[in-house]
Amino acid sequence: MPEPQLISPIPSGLPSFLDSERIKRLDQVEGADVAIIGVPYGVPYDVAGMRSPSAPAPSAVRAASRRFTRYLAHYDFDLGGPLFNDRDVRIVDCGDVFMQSGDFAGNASRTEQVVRTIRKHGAVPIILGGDHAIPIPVMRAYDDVGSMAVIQLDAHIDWRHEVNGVTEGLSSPMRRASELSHVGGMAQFGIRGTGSAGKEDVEAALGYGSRLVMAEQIHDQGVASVLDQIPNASSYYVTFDIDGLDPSIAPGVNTPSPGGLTYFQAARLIEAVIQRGKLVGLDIVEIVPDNDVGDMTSFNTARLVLFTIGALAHAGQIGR
Ligand SMILES: [Mn+2]
Repeated sequence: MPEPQLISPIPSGLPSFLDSERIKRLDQVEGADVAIIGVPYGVPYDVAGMRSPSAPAPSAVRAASRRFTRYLAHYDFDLGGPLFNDRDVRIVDCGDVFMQSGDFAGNASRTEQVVRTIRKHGAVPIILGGDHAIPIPVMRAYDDVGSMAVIQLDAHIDWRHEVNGVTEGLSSPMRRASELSHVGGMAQFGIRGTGSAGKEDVEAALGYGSRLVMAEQIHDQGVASVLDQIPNASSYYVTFDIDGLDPSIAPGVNTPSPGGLTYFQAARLIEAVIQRGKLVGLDIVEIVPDNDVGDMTSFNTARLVLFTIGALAHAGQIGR
């Protein structure tokens, strides 16, 4: 029996992330340091949301990333050295998880299998969403890590148990993460404003032991003052809702919230996580290209992914 289709490789003529090697079968990931995978879906809360506004995000980020391809061997002043620290770093692009419209359970199952397979071949998955539902199946694929801490950058805490009867939607990834036995420790940075959380959701997050770090504290006291909120762990998974950034640099979102993180605040938080332990995965979700201004959100997302890969190389976690 042929293997069921798990990925849709990037069609010829369309860009891969950083013009990196295009994967047609997941066994070709073997030996790669980083594997980009798009998950262009969401889980709708109503009929009007059947087409995720973040469905075009992976291809928008790939297109924006092309502006960086000439500079991969250059000095990166944000990292204080050559971008990849003069290491040989192999990045591959797996295209997107194979999606079937309306088959939300099947899409989630394929997402989990793809991430599991990428990890089996030794690469760090970098997942381009999709909405904030997609880390739910992604994080299930880490049940062999022992224990990992989940670090969220977001305006919202995403601790709803359900919305309209949907328990695995974009308002619930942190509650679902808390239920995984392999998740030990959680911190949520950039929280502000109003959103899906009620008082009972905040109490559930605090009761679990999640550390909620307000964006305002990061602005007032600096990133350095909040780094002790990163729980101790040997492995870290980072889930980054792009609305955690300020809408002045990330307007392409569903719910712009004033008072968000700057580029450097987000980058230094991710770098600090990498300095504390092994980064086993990163997702960036909730980009809405239709709401973007001059592709700024996709461009800044591509930059943050590139910064993360550079920080991994500088920390010696990837490359040779
Ligand atoms: Mn979110």
